[in-house]
Amino acid sequence: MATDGINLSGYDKKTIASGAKQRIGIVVAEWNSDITSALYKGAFDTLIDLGVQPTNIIKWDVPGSFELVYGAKKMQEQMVNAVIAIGSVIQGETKHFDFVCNAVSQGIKDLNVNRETPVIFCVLTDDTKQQAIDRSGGKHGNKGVEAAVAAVRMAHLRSNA
Ligand code: DLZ
Repeated sequence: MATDGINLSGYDKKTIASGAKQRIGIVVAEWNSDITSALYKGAFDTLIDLGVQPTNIIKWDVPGSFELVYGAKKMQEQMVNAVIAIGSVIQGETKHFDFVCNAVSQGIKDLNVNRETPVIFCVLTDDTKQQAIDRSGGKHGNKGVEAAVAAVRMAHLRSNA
């Protein structure tokens, strides 16, 4: 596999503009909460590392990944510079996986197309729990870290473009 043995979550702080003046909203799904809380920690710690003030990080919880779209939409209305949507969908025996993954990815895409505040897609869509563990602080890094870097960069793009 292309990601075998590779940690994808490194970043060069020198190349990223400071988040000191930014306010970032994070919406976290409670399904697979061991995974989503690890993703949240990765995102939170990285935002702090990039200069965002702890009081300028607003966290909301929603029941599952399907609800991330509504949560992110309401978060966009909270005077934030960017929103991070965090979820973990793990393949089961039914087609629920496909419906939830399609709904959340299309819904977040629509929020980005139709509204001003960027929404970062930090939703793991894995076949197995182990794959989710590997990407939420395991051998492939932490997608929450990557989402935080993307949020700070997109907030700057929004302000400067
Ligand atoms: C119902 C459901 C299932 C089966 N699996 C997941 C999952 O792996 N990850 C996740 O975030 N949410 C899951 N959900 C819950 C849905 O996202 C949603 O919360 C419910 O269908 C209620 O709308």
